[in-house]
Amino acid sequence: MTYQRSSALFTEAQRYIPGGVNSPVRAFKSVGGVPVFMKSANGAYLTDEDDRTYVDYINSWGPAILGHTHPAVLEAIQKQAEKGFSFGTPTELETEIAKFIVENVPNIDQIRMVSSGTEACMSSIRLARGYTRRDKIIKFEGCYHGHSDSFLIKAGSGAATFGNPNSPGVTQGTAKDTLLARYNDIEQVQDLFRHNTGEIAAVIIEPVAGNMGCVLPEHHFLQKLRELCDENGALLIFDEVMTGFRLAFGGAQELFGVQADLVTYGKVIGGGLPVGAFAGRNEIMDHLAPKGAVYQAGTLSGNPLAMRAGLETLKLIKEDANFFQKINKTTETLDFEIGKILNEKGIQHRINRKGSMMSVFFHISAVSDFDQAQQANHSLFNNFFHQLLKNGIYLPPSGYETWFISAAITETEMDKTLDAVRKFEYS
Ligand code: KE4
Repeated sequence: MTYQRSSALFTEAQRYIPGGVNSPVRAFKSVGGVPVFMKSANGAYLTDEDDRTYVDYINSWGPAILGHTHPAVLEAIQKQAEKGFSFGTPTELETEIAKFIVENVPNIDQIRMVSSGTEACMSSIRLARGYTRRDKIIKFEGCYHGHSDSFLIKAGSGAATFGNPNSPGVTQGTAKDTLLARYNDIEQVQDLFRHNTGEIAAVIIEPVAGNMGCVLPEHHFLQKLRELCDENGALLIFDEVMTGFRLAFGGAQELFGVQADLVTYGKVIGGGLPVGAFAGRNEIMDHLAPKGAVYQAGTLSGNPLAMRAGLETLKLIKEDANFFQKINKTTETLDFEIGKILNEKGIQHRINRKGSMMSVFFHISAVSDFDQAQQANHSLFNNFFHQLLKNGIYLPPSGYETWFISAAITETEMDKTLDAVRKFEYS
């Protein structure tokens, strides 16, 4: 399979853009080969610059939960664009989407819009530190909360993919305030609280991790984190950039019945345009400027185009009473059928799945933390990735990423996917 046009475009891109990409994980560094340049997307499909189409299991890393260019969202964006792109003033539309979210997501009174998941997570940590007047945070190895300095310590996603989970440029002064625990290890969290009494502002977690591959919280882990935060006067932050409006409309808070103090959003909330957000109860959010002293700002925060794309996407999800049941059923079927084929081939693997998030680890035992995710056979995954790519299936180009299933995936796309898995040959 030659990717002639992508190869030529990648060579040119590397002349002007570091590594030829505007986000490292797109560069295929982990899986090897030339990153495929896409020129369009529609429904469940991507089309590359060599006019090949692929069933898409990235969906822009989560935003395209409806499938690409949903007609109703497209029309809404077009109409909004005719009124202007961004004003830098308050607009009614920002209140409309904020009200819609606050009224449909548990345990939040206010929400602040930003332009990325990184901004949302970075701002939530600053707010937690300002509110508690404490400096330290606890994050979990393999979790990724965007690329702000406090989080690039044993981070997941692209940082894990390239084996530089501790990025150069993050100062010791910053790193010392980020404490690390193993995902699903409540005893380690207890120890950290015991050895840093009164110093921990917050625990931040992906309630279902998607950046070390898909890794699920074990029995009551999230509830026990809630109890530890309450006992120690720390805030619990759910990073729902991936899980928000994907696991349920109320996200992981609704699904697991555990209340976080702050929740961060991204991806689906913007419907494919740049939106992030963070939300919480009045007593915490009132500390944010201009009402409170904790400063946070953004030129394009809440801009009308992105708000319209997000609001229309969220309304379409909310209006479909069976939306989550359908995409979860699709994901369950893919899990079961892919597993059956890999078993028939005698390939040791584990598939972790929650809702419409799943990933395949080529590993003999369960994967419930970053160490176990790292022990999986990633070269076999890379082989699997390229063989599926050759057969028209586009998976996330790293074993440290979750697949995102969209509502546009039907029997047809599942059959194409299973045919490609059946053709997978491994040495
Ligand atoms: P962004 O700044 O990339 O919008 O969001 C950062 C972020 C925060 N929290 C979670 C749980 C996330 O998954 C992300 C971003 N996810 C990656 C995919 N693993 C984005 C892809 C990329 O880096 O290009």
